[in-house]
Amino acid sequence: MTDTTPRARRVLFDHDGAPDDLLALLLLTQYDNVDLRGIAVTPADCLPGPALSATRKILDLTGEDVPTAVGVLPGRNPFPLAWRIDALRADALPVLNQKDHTTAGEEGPPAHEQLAAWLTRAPDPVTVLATGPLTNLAWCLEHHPEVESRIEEVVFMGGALDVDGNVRQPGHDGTAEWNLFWDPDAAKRVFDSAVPITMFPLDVTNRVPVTAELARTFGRSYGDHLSDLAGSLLALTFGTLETTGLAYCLWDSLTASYLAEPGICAFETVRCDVVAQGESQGRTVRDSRGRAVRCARTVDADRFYRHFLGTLAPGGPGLPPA
Ligand code: AGV
Ligand code: CA
Repeated sequence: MTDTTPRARRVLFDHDGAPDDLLALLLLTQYDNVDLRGIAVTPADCLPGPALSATRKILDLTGEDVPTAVGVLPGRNPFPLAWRIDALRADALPVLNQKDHTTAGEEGPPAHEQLAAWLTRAPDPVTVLATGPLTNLAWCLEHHPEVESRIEEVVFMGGALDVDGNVRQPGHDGTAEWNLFWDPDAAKRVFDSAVPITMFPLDVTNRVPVTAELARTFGRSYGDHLSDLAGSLLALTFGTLETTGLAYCLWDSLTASYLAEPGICAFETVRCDVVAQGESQGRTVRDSRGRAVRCARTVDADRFYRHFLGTLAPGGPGLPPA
């Protein structure tokens, strides 16, 4: 066995509602060692209403009882609306609408305040998993510095260390990854804190694209709710290469898989910093005076695809990935 046995974790999950974030959520609901304590939806790569709604429906479908909160803090560099509307499509999938979901009377505090409250009240240190911008977490660290000691590890998808970024916007040089570009100051604030950071940059996530074969494999377990949802979310990502020139990857799912199967990636501690201003804003740069970050450097892609299928398609890891 090459598996490192995953340790039990209490997890606060901050995602931003893209199909990949929802797949990461689906994975988390299946992990026995993960105790999901709260979910914040950041209004970045999504429309927050439908993304929150889809999140609650997924929790309902998987039988999870987890409190949710929706974010209101804005980012400096908005995501393309063409991407954000995927949340509407996800929320409308038949598998998530087998019954009526009433949302009346469920509004609580905004996600940044709720995250601070969850962290403050946590009896033991928690893992914060972020698959969108770090805006809510940065706010918590700035306004409630005592939460720093409640966080055992921040695990986040973002950055691009030795590869190109994925931002293609006027006035930007293309070196940043989108989650950090949306709110560069937030990323900088988290990097300037003392919390241990484990980062999944494009260097590794580029290695796990959504392939047609992967999506089609879910057809073999058609009729199972979990698998239908996973296959449908994968289908929503089709056309990305054709419209943007870059593949849609399982960025967030790979990051989430770390909590259950930490041996899928290999890590290196790198000193680095975040560029907060100018044409490289949101870029992660190596910097000998920067803070130490545990960076995923290589990924066993076959093992990740097996993990993904084994978790979300009944019939398990025996299914071939292609
Ligand atoms: O940069 C990757 C992050 C991940 O958290 N997101 C998508 C994942 O949820 C932004 C993003 C980059 N390219 C995209 C993105 C694309 N083509 N469509 C939607 N979102
Ligand atoms: Ca995301």
